[in-house]
Amino acid sequence: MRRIYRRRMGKLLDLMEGMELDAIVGVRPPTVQYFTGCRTVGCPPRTLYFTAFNNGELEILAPRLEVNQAREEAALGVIVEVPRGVSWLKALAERLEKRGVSRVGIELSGIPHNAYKHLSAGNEIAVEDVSEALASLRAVKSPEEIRIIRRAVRIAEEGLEAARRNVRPGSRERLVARRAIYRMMARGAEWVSFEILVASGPRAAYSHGAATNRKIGEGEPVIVDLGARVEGYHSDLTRTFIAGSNEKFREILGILDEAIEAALRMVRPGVPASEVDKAARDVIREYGCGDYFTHGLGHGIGLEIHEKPLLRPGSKEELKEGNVFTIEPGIYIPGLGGARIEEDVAVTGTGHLKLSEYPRIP
Ligand SMILES: [Mn+2]
Repeated sequence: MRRIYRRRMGKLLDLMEGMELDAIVGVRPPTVQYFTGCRTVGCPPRTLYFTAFNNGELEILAPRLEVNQAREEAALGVIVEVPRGVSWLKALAERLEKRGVSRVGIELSGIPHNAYKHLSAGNEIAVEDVSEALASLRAVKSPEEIRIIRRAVRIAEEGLEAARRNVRPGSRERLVARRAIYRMMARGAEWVSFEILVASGPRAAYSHGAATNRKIGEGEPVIVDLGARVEGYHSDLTRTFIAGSNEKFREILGILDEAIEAALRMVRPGVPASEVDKAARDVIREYGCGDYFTHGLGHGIGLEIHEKPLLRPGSKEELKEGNVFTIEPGIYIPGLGGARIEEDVAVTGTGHLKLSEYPRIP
């Protein structure tokens, strides 16, 4: 275990060297977990945060409330208790000053706007934003991380299967959600990755339709979008079930299946993320449904449910070996319904590894 965190500390040291920084401060819970092993699920950013120094030392700053858990979970570093009544910002400023830091990289995406300016006031500390750089480090997964995500995917597939068995005319969206959640928890999920979406009939035209008490009608499409969390890592899968039969929506599912195949053929290191999006989008456009595909093709998954890389038109990112992301084309026809299929894939040295195996058209 410690070896993993040593390796990640090495990445921080490289970053400090490249950006000529004396220290790096990480404050968002997924960042803190990634670099220290401390889990602050459900806590606001900065409840517990770390400072890594360019001599290889790492400090975890924790309020008294979190100190014991931090001692148990921290894979490296020393824990510094922030006294009651002292703000995180004041504590940080004091530590940085004490350590003689003059240039610090801070994960500014996790702190209130402009708060960092108080750091430099009076003690001459130059602040650089390392939010993007830290997110990019997390976007490249190790084989161990990919194995964990794969377990989360397997459990999500169990959830889809439980959902499928409960999709029938007359059953309610919330029943489908409840059965899926129960199955995922029973099969080892720590928790669900996000509020399960179950959107039936005309509601299937909503790309984020949370489960309601609506009764599913004969022949209606039902979008089920769910994920399971394992060791902090997320999965994210979607299938569209049909309650009975519906030729039009079967055809739509065929288009989405083809779009996913086209996207998968593009996946390998060095390919622009926007090109993968385009490959799927072109297929949907050829069938005349381009206006009905209203979101990006996919997003990275890991310790966060939405992370780098983003696969969408205009994305500047390039795929790297170790990226793990969703491919989730959808077609939504207002008033009529919609369909989406979502797969999870990892980028390998030469192509891709599909993590999900559940039938695309169930
Ligand atoms: Mn997704």
